[in-house]
This record gives sequence, C-alpha cells and structure tokens, in this order.
Amino acid sequence: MNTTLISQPMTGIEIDQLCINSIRTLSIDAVQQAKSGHPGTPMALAPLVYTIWNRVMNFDPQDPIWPNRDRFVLSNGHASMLLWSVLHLTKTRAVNADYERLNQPSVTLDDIRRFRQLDSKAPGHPEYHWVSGVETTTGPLGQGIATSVGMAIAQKWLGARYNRPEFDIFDYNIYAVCGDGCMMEGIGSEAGSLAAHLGLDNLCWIYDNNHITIEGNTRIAFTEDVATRFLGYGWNVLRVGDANDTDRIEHALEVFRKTKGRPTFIILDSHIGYGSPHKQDTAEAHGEPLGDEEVRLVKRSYGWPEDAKFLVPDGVYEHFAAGIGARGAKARREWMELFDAYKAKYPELATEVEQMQRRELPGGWDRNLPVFPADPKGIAGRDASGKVLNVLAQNIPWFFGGSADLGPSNRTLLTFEHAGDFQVNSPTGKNLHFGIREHSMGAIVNGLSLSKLRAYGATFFIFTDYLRPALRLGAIMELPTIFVCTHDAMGDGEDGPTHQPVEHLASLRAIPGLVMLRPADANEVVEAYRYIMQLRHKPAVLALSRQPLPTLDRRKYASASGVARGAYVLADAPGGNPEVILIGTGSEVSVAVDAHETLVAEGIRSRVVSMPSWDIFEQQTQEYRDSVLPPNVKARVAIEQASTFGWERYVGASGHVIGMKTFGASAPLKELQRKFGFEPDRVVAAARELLGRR
Ligand SMILES: Cc1ncc(C[n+]2csc(CCOP(=O)(O)OP(=O)(O)O)c2C)c(N)n1
Ligand SMILES: [Mg+2]
Repeated sequence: MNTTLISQPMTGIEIDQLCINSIRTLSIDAVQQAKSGHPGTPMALAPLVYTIWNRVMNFDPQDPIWPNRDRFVLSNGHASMLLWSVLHLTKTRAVNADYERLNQPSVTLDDIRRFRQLDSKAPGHPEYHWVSGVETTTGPLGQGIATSVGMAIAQKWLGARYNRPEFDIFDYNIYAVCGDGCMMEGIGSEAGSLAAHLGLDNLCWIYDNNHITIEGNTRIAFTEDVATRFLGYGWNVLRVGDANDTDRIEHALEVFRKTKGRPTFIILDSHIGYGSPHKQDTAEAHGEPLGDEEVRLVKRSYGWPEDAKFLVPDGVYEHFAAGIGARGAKARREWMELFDAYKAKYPELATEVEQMQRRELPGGWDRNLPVFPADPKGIAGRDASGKVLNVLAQNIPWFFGGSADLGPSNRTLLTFEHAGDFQVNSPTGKNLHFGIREHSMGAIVNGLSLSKLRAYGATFFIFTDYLRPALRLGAIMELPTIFVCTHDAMGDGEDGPTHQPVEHLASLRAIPGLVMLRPADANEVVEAYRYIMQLRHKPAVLALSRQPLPTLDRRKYASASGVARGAYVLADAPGGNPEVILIGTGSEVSVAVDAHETLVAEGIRSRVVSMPSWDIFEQQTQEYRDSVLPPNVKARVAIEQASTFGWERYVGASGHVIGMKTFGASAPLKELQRKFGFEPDRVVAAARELLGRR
C-alpha cells in the first residue's frame, strides 16, 4: 500500500522526516508482527542511519560488493530492523555466493513482513552471507566494532599497496554503530585501543548513548566516563547531543572525514523507543514489541496513519534513489573508470585486486613449499609452519596477519626482505602486531577476511578460549580465515595445567564448518597448509607442536598428501589385512608408529591411521572412510593428548582411547608423557589387550 502523507511539494525536512519515520515504522511493525525483536533502538537511531546512508556513505545499492564502497557495521545487531529497513528502502540488490549480481532485491517488503521467520531475508540479527548488503554478522555484542577495526586495517593496507599517484583505488571509510553493550564488552576495548594505536582515521564508531540495557538504566552497572576512556586511547571524541538532529550528525561525520591520524568516536545521546509515550527511555523498549495500542500512539506522535502497517509513503524510495542511489552509482561508475585506467597502467596490480575479490589464489601460490627429509629427531610443528608461512606470504601478496604477541613462539613472524611491520608509518608491512588481545584478534582477522585479504592470526592453542566467539562467527560467515595455534598439547610441560589444552580440540571440532587440523610431522604441516589455502568458505585452525616431532620417512610410510582426506593409512599390516587399528593425531602419530613396529615384529597385524582432521575425514565418501577404518576391525586404539571426548565415534564401543581426563600437570614433557600414558609401550599394551593377547 502506498499513500501520500504530505502534500507535494515537500520541503527537504519533510521528506527527510518521512524517510526516517519509514525506517521507524517498518521496524515497529515488523517486531509487532513477529511478536519478537527490538523496536526501541531502530526508533531512536533511524535519523542516524538515514543520515549515514542517504547523505554520507559511498555505497551503490546496485552493487553492494563493489570493492571501494564505504562499509557500514551494525554492531548492536539486535537493532537489525534498521538494516533491513534501509536495505529495503535503498532497493539494494541481491548478490549470490559467486559474487554475481542478481536481478532481485536483497530485502523485500515481504521479507520485512516475515521478520525473524524461517527463510526470510530479514532474520533476527544481521547475517553476512545470508543477506546481501550486510558487511558482517553481528549479535554477540562488541564483535561488530572489533571486526570494523579489521576492515579499517585492511583498507589501510590495500590503499598502501595498490594506490598509485592519481589512482586512489582504495580510499573507503568504515562506519560502525554500537551501543552500551559494545562499550561494556572487553573486546570493544581491546579493539578500540589497537585502532587508536594504528591511527585508523578511516574508522568512525557511533555510540548510541541511551543509558539503557536489558536490565534497566546503565547506572546499575556502567558508570564509567566513556568519552575519557576513548580520549585516553587516542581517539577523536565528538558528541552529538540530540539523535534527532540530522544536521549535527552530518556535521560530526564531516569532522570525522577531515580528521587525520586517529579514529573518530561519536557519542550520540539518544532516547530508546523515541516517540513512545509509555516506553521511551525504558528497558521495555529494548527487546519486546510495543503492543498494538502503544504502536498506535507512537504512530500518532510521528504524524503517521495509525492503522497503516508496513507503509512506505510516496516519495520515500525516490528520495533514497536520489540520495544514496545517485551518489553511490556515480562513485562506483567513476571508480570503475578509474580501475579500467589503472588496469591499463598497472595490469599486474589490477589482476591481484581482481583475484583477491574472488578469493582466488595467484598462480604459483604453492611454489617453493618445503619438503622435509626423513629425520628421527625432526622439527617442531611450529617451526615447519614458520617456514611455510614465509613462503606463502611471498607467493601471495595479500596474505596478511600476525600474532597476539606470541610471534617468536608461534613462529609466525615473516622475516623475508621487506616483509616489515604494519604500523601507522609503514602500512605496507606484512606483520600485524595484535598485541595481547586474542578476542579482538579473532574479530579483526574476520574483518580482514571480509575485506578479502587472506588473513591469519596466531596464539597458543590454549588461548583459543579467548578468541572462540570470533572464530565461531567466522564459521557462521563462512570466512576462510586461518588461526595458527602452537603449543598444541603438553609440549610446554613445565607451564602446567593453565597452558595445556585438553578440551580444545573437541570444542573446536564441534564448531560446524570449521576445519580443525593437527598435523603429525613437518610434511603434514605443509600439506595442511596446502589444503587450507584452497578453502574459500571455511575457517581453519592449525594445532601445532612446540617440540620437535620426528619427520616420518615417507618412502617407508604413506605420503603426507593423505592430509587432504582428513585421515589416511600411514602404515599398514603386512599384506594389508589389519587386526588392530592405531589412530593418532599430531605428536601421537609417531608414538603409534613406534607401537606399530613393535606389534608387527610380534606378528600382530596392526595398521596406523594418521588422522589430522576429523572434519575433512567426515567429508570423504563412505567407501573411503571404510577403507581407512574397515568396519569389521573392532580392535582400535586412539591416542591423542587431549580430552577423550568424542573418540568413541572412531574406536567404537569396544575400542580404547589413550587421552586426557584431567588438566595435566607441571613437569618436563617426558615425565608427563609417561604419567599420562603417551608412550609406545602403552599403545602396544592396549592393542594386545583388545586382541586378548597379553
Ligand atoms: C555478548 C553478548 N552478551 C549478551 C547479549 C544479550 N543482549 C542483547 S542486547 C543486550 C543489551 C544491549 O544493550 P545496549 O547495547 O545498550 O543496546 P540498546 O538496548 O541500547 O539498544 C544484551 C545484554 C548479546 N547479544 N551479546
Ligand atoms: Mg543502550
């Protein structure tokens, strides 16, 4: 239903207000219809979102993935109706997973009518990959703003590498809207601190200072001086005292664009549930429908027809088309022309930009990957990884990342000539120093990946606990991020239980879509990277040893290329008809191999299966899986320095698992291996027992 509310011609203010109130009432109606959702914040922030989108942002609704677009992040994701309204009103087009623009809208009015219902393109929270125009998935508070820091770092790096005189290929800005929750969560502080350190003047956070969260007024738990905190970090802090004053908002955004050398933080004083006579400024406006009667009263206060639902008055679509539509189309057209000229002048750089956008790898990306000769002393997983990373980073210009202050331990430092550090004055540097901020590192890596860099982060495996929420979001978003996690088990023995991962493998294996890999030796590390690099829609975590692991003799044992199948027969019984299967991962594979040699010498037909990745193995055909783990061989021993949780699925009810039931202990590794049973003799004994041959 389209009706004209205000007689033509309208003044600018009238049409502005009509657009703002359309965002508000679509949000109110959608929440009311769904009987769930968050109406209050969209009611308050509609003028802000309207101003950013229609007056400021360079975003072409016709092409929501154009590389140089400004980014908009709704970190207070519960206010998703803001995004659905504006994506609908700007007629943003849908794009498919192959980056093709479709001839259909991203969010229809019907989707909004079906807010929060199955298959609607207006789900409860902003979901990247599900709705075109959403730049990142948000909902867990603080993640959005932290991710926006990754986007801002990416823009700086892209600009430094690809811009040339008169060719500003990458010069976009990032706008992130957040609320009290994002300010309270630690991840926001970590990210805010790093953003200022890196002088990210392309980044603007707008803080919805409404003093309301779910339990009531923020005075119950949050009384700090946020402005002073951000000043302390080194942000440019501005304040707009009235969230309805679009001119002041626009002015503040202009100040942001003119501010160099630091990010901008705009405190916006707002009233949650604006216009609601009974619910404005209360927590009730946060997370429940207003109720039919209140909706009527609110609409009356907006000068809106009280009974109209999902109304988009005449002139609203047109006004967005004349604002962001025209500005975005022009910006994109000019950029395309610029890029064509750039392509002619710098064809190689342009090819890189294009490949990156499609998440492709450059030709020769795996050139010079090392091959490690057999060596009983071997090399640590982390050392093998360091060598691989240094090769990949030279072959893939947009391979970019770093560690949360553990670079020397994680062996993630890129040491080749001109690798350099990423800092304010060296934005082409390839080593990003996250500082001791694992949680925001996870989100920043997501932000880098959303900006199409091939991004990685690193820390000790135990501290995946500190970044897990971001890792999980990366999996939801289907981002091909990489986390290099060393000290994967008890290898740092003396550090004790606080540093010995136990439940981490099980917990990461449980994240849908995430590829968890624990390679057994240096060549498995290489193959793990070869596999991971070719992923385009899945995050991967590598668990790598701190201590040297024997480099297996691949002339005697099967090729490490079996990593690409998740699990493979590494050593088989003579004649290939095993009576017992030993399954190991990581450092325990060589223990299993030693046990196997003893068993075979005793005339026991054992097989060793190296199983670096459950996830990858699960994707193989039943036939392949049965060939590795023949169903008729019930005598199976799994050995892994981690929680036994879940191993029943591979050893079955009659199998045996040598794993961890406690948090470990502080002692040299050798003693821990003895204490907890990670020795060949114990594997041999378990195998004999299962076969009834003691
Ligand atoms: C990490 C996390 N913890 C808790 C929640 C649940 N939650 C959703 S909204 C909200 C209150 C947010 O308050 P604020 O950010 O001020 O938003 P406003 O109500 O002002 O829109 C909470 C606790 C969440 N989404 N994420
Ligand atoms: Mg609030």
